[in-house]
Amino acid sequence: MSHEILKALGLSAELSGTYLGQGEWSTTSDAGTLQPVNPATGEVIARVHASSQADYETIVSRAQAAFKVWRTTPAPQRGEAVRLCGEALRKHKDALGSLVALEMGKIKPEGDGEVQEMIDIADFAVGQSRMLYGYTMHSERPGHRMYEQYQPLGLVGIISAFNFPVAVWAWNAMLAAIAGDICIWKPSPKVPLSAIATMKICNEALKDGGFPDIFFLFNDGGTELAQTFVDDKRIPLISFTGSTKVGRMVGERVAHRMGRSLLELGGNNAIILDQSADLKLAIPGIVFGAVGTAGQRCTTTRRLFVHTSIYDTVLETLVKAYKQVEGKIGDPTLSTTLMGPLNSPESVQAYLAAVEKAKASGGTIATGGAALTDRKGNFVLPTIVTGLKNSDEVVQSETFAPILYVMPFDSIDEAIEMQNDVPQGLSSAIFTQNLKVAEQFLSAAGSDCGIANVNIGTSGAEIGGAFGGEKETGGGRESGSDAWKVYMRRQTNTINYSDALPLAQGIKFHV
Ligand code: UN1
Repeated sequence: MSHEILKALGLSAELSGTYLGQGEWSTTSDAGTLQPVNPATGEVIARVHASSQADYETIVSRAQAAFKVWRTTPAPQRGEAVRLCGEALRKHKDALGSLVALEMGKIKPEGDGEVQEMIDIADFAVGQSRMLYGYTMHSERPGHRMYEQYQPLGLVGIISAFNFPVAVWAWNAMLAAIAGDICIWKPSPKVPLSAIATMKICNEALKDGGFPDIFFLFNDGGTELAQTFVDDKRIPLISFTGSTKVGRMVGERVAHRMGRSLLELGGNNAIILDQSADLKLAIPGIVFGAVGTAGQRCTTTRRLFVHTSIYDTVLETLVKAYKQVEGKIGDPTLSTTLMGPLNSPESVQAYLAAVEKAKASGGTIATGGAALTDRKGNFVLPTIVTGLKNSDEVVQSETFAPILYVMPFDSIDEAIEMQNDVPQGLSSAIFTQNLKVAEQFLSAAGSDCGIANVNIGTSGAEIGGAFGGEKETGGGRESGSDAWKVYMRRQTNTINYSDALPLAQGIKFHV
């Protein structure tokens, strides 16, 4: 099975993890090996040769050379390059979606969905390439014109996480490409194959279209190259998706060299159900949010606040739904599966540790709470915990696994306060039919998250909106809306077409 998926994308069982540009993959074989594992079976899928320091230097110098050409290529032509990548991804959607499912462990429809996100952001970026608008403003001086323009920034470093092996790269890379930047990608060492396949698809499309190298890739055998990358002054922007712990380090180091960072870190997302919630919408919204991708999205629903009047009914219905999911845990590449494995044995350990901690803090396991030891792979049961307080440490932290903490509330003020009372601030949602409650949730005194939804869940954001969150989530915004601006440098221009040199603020300075 894994062999067929690799073959469909032209990948072999032993391959280079370094795209050097000019159609060239590195021949380095002494910088370590990455061995991506099928999380459903524990088997090694392929061996990927990691990149050397010399490979990294080649990439950066070729990227710098490419930038000189790309920055003056008209933006709509840059859009044409991205259009070709989007077309190529469309053609390979099925195969690439399967590879993502195989290597990451998310179910096939979600693997395909991730490729769809890449296609969507490519389409978005093509349009955006004709809309890199700056304002014009009226000068206070006669015979002067003022305007601002957005210029290409340079090299953009993209460090992506295992849970979205390809989409996160595309949100950054497609916009950076139309902005006139050159991208260098370091994917998670858990999922190098999805990255290699994506690079092949996009770079072949670019080459066929006669475009220069705008996308590079390296894979780090340890953490040394990643550190060089983060500290590299030649890279004005580092976009990092991953844990708050590592993100804090990246942010501090990039800030130290006065670089720009775009951080997409942890979430601790909640759904609130008030008395009027339509449970036909809310229950599937919660189950998809909490169990989808086996709880490994940064937008996964981790906390649920339910009004006391409907608490028992909601809990009972949810437990029933979870039992149904239990029957559909398995191989993520099969169409009948609803929940795949966790990505790694370490994730299973983190899940078990959180379950133990929840119990020790006085929590009750309403359903789930165990790993599936009757089979190979990193399978766990989707879990609901009751009886904990929002302030309990385990509830306050993000465990990247399908664990949902359900808590009752009496007043909507109290629910909103609890929903905000965590270190993270990514996604949030409320199910209500009460207009006043919905508006309160969306008001300045409502949710403090980067994403706040009404009558839909916390995960599965569309690419058209800006994606990201506040507080320990890192403050970055990528994908839609005006997120393209972070990939460009802003310049204010004042042009004097008069015969005099008046100074601003009316200052007289006669020599
Ligand atoms: C992530 O988990 O890092 O909103 C990103 C969502 C997806 C993106 C998740 N569009 O769930």
